[in-house]
Amino acid sequence: MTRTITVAAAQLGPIQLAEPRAEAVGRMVRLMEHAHRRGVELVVFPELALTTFFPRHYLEDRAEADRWFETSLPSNETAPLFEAARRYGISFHLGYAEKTPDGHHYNTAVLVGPGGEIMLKYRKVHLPGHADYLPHRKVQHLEKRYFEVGDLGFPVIRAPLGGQQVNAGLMICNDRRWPEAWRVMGLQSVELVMLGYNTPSTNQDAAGFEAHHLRVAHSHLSIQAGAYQNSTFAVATAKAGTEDGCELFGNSIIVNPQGEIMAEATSWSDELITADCDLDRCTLGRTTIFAFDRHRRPEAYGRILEQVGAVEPPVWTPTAAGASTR
Ligand code: CDT
Repeated sequence: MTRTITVAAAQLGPIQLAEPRAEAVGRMVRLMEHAHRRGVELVVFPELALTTFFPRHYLEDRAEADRWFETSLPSNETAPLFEAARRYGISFHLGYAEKTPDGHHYNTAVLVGPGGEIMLKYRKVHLPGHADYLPHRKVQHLEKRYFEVGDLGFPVIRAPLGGQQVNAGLMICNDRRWPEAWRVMGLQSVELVMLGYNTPSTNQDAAGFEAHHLRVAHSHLSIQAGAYQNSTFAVATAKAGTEDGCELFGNSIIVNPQGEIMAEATSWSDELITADCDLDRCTLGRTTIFAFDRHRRPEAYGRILEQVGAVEPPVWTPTAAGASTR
C-alpha cells in the first residue's frame, strides 16, 4: 500500500492595498472548495496571504504597520478558512504577519489540521531587504523593518495529513534560497516542505547582470535542489501578478524528491495546481546518495556554524601549496 497524499499549491493573484482581508479570505475559501472537488488533502497558500505584500510600503511610524498583522488565529476575518478546512476535511498552510501578545512581529506560517488545530508554526529566519527607506529603490523591500528574525528554527513535525503520518516542515520565501534551511529539515527526515513566496519579477539590484527570465529559474533551481538534496517533496506557492503597481512572478510548483517539477502554475492569478505525492519516494535518496548517517562529514563543516560572512582565502605561496599537498 502506498503512502500517497494529494496536495495543492493554491496560488493567489494580486491582493491590492485596499482589498479587505475578508475578500482575500473569500478567494482562498473558493480555492479550498475547488481543492475539495479535486480530492486534495492539503492546501498550501502563499506567504503573507491575507494582505498585499506590505513590506513594499514605507511607514515612518512602524506602529501604523500593525494594521497588517494578525493578533490571533483564527480571527473573525480568517475563521472562514478554518470552517472550510473542517467542512472539507482538508489541512492547510497559511502565511501571515503575526503580532504576538507581548508585541513581537514575525513573518509566520502555520500548518492547520482539518479540525482547525494549529499543528506547526514557523517564523521566517532569512529576512531579505532593508530596514530603512532607500530613495534609490523604485519599490521598497522592508522586511527587516517590519519583522524580527524568527525564533523557532526550522521545525518539522510528524503530523496526520490526509490519512497519512507525514514528516512536514515549513519555510518561507527567501529561505528557499538557503541550503542550510533545507538541510536542517533534511536532518529531521522531512518528507514534505511547504513554503509560500512573494517575489518581485524584477531584480532592482541586478544592474543588467541578471537576465529577466532567471528570476523564475533561480526560484525553481533553489526548490528543486533543496528537494533533491534532502529527499523530500516540496510545495511552493506564489502570490503573483501586479500588486500595488509591482509585479510578482507566479510559477508555483510542486516538486518530487528527485527534484522534478510535478506541477506548475501557468497563470499569475488565483490558480490551484495539484499532485499525488507517494511519500515512499523519499526513501531512495535518503538510503543511498543522501544517506546522511553514512556520508555526512560534520567535522568538515565547522565554518557553517562559526562564520556568517565569507572571508578571503589565504594567498597562494609555495609554502602554502606544500602544506595543502602534505
Ligand atoms: N518575500 C521574499 O522573501 N522575497 C525575496 C525577494 C527579496 S528581493 C529584495 C525572495 O527571495 O524571493
